[in-house]
Amino acid sequence: MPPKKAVKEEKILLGRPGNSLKSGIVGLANVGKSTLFQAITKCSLGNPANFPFATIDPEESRVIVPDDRYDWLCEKYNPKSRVPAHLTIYDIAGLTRGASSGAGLGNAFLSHIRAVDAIFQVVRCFDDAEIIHIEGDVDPVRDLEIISDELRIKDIEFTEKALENSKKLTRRGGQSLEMKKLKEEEACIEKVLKLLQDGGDVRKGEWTVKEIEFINPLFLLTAKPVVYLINLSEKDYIRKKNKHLGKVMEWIKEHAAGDPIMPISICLEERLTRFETEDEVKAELKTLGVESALPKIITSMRKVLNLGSFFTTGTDEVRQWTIRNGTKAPQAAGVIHGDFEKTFIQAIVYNFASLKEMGDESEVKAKGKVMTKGKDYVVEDGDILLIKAGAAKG
Ligand SMILES: Nc1nc2c(ncn2[C@@H]2O[C@H](COP(=O)(O)OP(=O)(O)OP(=O)(O)O)[C@@H](O)[C@H]2O)c(=O)[nH]1
Ligand SMILES: [Mg+2]
Repeated sequence: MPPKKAVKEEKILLGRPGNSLKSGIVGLANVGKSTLFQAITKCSLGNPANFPFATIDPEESRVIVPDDRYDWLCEKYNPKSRVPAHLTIYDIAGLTRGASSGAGLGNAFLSHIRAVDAIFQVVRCFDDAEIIHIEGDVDPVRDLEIISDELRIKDIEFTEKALENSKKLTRRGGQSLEMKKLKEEEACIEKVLKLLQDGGDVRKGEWTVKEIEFINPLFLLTAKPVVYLINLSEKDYIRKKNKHLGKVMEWIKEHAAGDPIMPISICLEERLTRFETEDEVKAELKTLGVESALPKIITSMRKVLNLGSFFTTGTDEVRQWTIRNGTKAPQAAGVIHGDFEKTFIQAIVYNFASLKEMGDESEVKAKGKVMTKGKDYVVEDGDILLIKAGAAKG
């Protein structure tokens, strides 16, 4: 007997759906979050004059996503208008021990974290007696524990509330389809609660597609992807050594295996923004023998958010668009213009890799690499798209 064909389950991700996602900078008070935010906003990724609305308000900013493919396309087409992809970043107020029960800025702070889709967690590993540490001394593992506890305690509270509400609904019992679904949901909420009570983070759990559908509307804090930013002194960043580093890596490996860990010297990044020109910045980095960590932290955030890009090209405009990996052509078209999703007819597609290899669109065409795709086409990272859509119905 031939093997049964595996039914391919459509993958869905933890978190909010959509292509316009936000990340927030989270950490204990006074660890360098706002300094990082300002450094990102001021550096060449942050606030170039031809990119409107880069700084949305003092706490929210759009930052350019560095991408060699975009640079290559701009060079090739020399377009009148260039629009890179961006990532929206929030500077969030500092967290304190006990925030989950209202200490410090307490719940206001936690609601800001709830509003973002992913977390840059700044961990202070630099020693500087002048910069007060809210817990008295520099101990990054303790700080990691505090943040992890606070977020988890808040999630437990939410999940308990959700369970209580669910129990009110399932109490009347019965065999209806609706009741069956409610009971499945309740079992899932119980499973989430158990994981949290055992000290786990929701993003590290093993969930079925159905469970993820139940979990997403809970907007849990520990379900959000995290990129750990290890804030070192400039000296330690340059020599790639720090006395806390071993323990920090160990903690993250044990509690958040697989999450990206990026060393950074926020102090250095801030200092670099004070140079007048990009060339001076490059010269300084060359002298120090290091690279800025900012481009890497942005690209790694895109990765944990499962974001990819497609391009639209031409001499009028080269533009890089952001989509979730796995997005189909009509939804990708909808990112360009809301109406295109409904009126989508087809997409003319070839990949950047082909264009780069063959050098020219006509060559790509001659080699048969330009494809016409319909509404089931899953857009691949690096696709160059031309969308054909009908007229919008009034
Ligand atoms: N030595 C040193 N000082 C730093 C570094 N990063 C930030 N600071 C200093 O630490 C102080 C606090 O920095 P902020 O960026 O405001 O810290 P924050 O995390 O935003 O603090 P809250 O918003 O209060 O939670 C400032 O005086 C910064 O200059 C660093 O990498 N090294
Ligand atoms: Mg701050």
